[in-house]
Amino acid sequence: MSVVNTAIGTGHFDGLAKSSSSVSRALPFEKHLEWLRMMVLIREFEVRTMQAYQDRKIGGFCHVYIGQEAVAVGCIAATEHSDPVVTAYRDHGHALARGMDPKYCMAEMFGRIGGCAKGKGGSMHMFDRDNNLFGGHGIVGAQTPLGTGLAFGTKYIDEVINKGKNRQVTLCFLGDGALNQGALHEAMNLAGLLDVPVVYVVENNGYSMGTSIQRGTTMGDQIVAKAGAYGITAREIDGMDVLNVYDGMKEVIDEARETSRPAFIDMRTYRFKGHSMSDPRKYRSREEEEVYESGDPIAQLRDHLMDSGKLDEDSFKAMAKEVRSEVKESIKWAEASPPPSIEEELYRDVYVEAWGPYNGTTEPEIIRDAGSSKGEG
Ligand SMILES: Cc1ncc(C[n+]2csc(CCOP(=O)(O)OP(=O)(O)O)c2C)c(N)n1
Ligand SMILES: [Mg+2]
Repeated sequence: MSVVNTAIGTGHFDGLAKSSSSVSRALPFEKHLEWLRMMVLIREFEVRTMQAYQDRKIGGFCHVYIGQEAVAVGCIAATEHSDPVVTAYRDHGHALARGMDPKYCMAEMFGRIGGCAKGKGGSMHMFDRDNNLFGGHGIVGAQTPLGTGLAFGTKYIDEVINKGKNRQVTLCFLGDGALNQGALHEAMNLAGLLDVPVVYVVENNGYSMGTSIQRGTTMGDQIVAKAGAYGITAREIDGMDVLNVYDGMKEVIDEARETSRPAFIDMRTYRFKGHSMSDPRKYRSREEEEVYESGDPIAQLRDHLMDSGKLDEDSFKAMAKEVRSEVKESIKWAEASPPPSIEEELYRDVYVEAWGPYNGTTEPEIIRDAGSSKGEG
């Protein structure tokens, strides 16, 4: 029997080359500042989320993204706004990076009607149709067939219905734990076979709850090989440096849009906190955490901008202060929003109401009418 590692140790980023492209460097300073501000916003939002959870203002499962901010920010910056995005349950960062107002995100976690899903989804189910964010999914890997289907749908509309060229790319985020779900492999097979323009971004933070990638996954240091089995091109990206994430992803997304082919990314990252709010992190050492914390994505970009003389301490502090008050406002707003009314909301939004607004019966007409075809499936 082979030896199993309970922790990933300090070599998770070993051997990763920086992206060969450097298009991010040519972008105006304002763009970099926007990405820095977004990462600071996500961080502050989640620090407050943890406090609110401890104060029991937020219930249910809650997973914070602290440490991984450069992934959502860099990847989403490389998409067009109309490109669909779908992700797992560690989803606050993706929602904010996609443009969701922090108020709607916070109110969702507080279970209030002002939340993006009227408070009926909670932390794991951020959904924002206006910003083309299709969740927030709690079942590990469940979003991977959905992402593939979203991409198939946009391609079908562009190529079959409109008889044109594929224009959209779907970003489908997943954790390293989802690598071993059958659904992902079925989805990748179809994507490879049918030229589906979906980019699978594995947010490889080295752990699936308390199980290290080496312990739970074959070829844990070479997961790109799995995509090769489906004819899908793959690459590894250092996900702690937002400029590097953007550079790598811009190339991958542009190519997927042009060729209408899928892609797979082993995005190396690290979560600074536990899996969820109730994880004492006994499976890894504090020394290991400190090594990765020294590569904090916010500090990396802040220092880069300061070293290049474009940002000074005072303007960074002013920006952080502004972010703190924006997050405080979101909490105030969430607290002021009422919980959804049981009478009005319990049965709403369950089905797509093809037969019109819900009329109060538990047997909608569409189901009654389908009686004649019973048993044929
Ligand atoms: C099908 C399924 N099995 C088990 C679980 C319980 N579970 C929730 S999160 C998780 C770990 C997933 O880890 P990973 O995909 O690496 O994502 P991360 O938490 O690191 O972001 C597990 C096993 C689940 N939600 N769904
Ligand atoms: Mg993981």
